[in-house]
Amino acid sequence: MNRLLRTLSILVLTLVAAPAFAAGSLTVSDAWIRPPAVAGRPAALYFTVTNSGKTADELQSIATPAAKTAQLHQTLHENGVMSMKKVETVEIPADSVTNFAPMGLHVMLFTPDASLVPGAKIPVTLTFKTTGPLSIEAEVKAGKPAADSHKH
Ligand SMILES: [Cu+2]
Repeated sequence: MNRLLRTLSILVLTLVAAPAFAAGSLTVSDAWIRPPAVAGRPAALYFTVTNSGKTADELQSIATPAAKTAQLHQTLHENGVMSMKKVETVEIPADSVTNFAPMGLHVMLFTPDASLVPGAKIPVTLTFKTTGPLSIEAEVKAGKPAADSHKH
């Protein structure tokens, strides 16, 4: 029973720590930022977009006061070599879950400022073609340096 309670309270804490943000039929959850391994290098932003609607949408841009520019990126694996390319928009299909995660789609935050310290909650605005702007908070998580902190 204690074990169950502890599991439940961890679950609740996790839910509290990672709120979801919704607009229209879109929900953005599990947003987090990996701080740069070296100050001044880009940080990476990850999140999950759930579209519960019957129509597709498109993620067009990302902005945060904590970085000069933010770019949508796709990590590519070709001939055993990992690289990344900038993508202009990301299709969010109807009735789908799109993960922005290490080694895949992600957002690169260039020239991040000093507010990106572990534990900080950073405001980020995602702009979708149909749904419009959706404001979220992403928590900065410390951890091992980005495995995909490739050169840009
Ligand atoms: Cu990147």
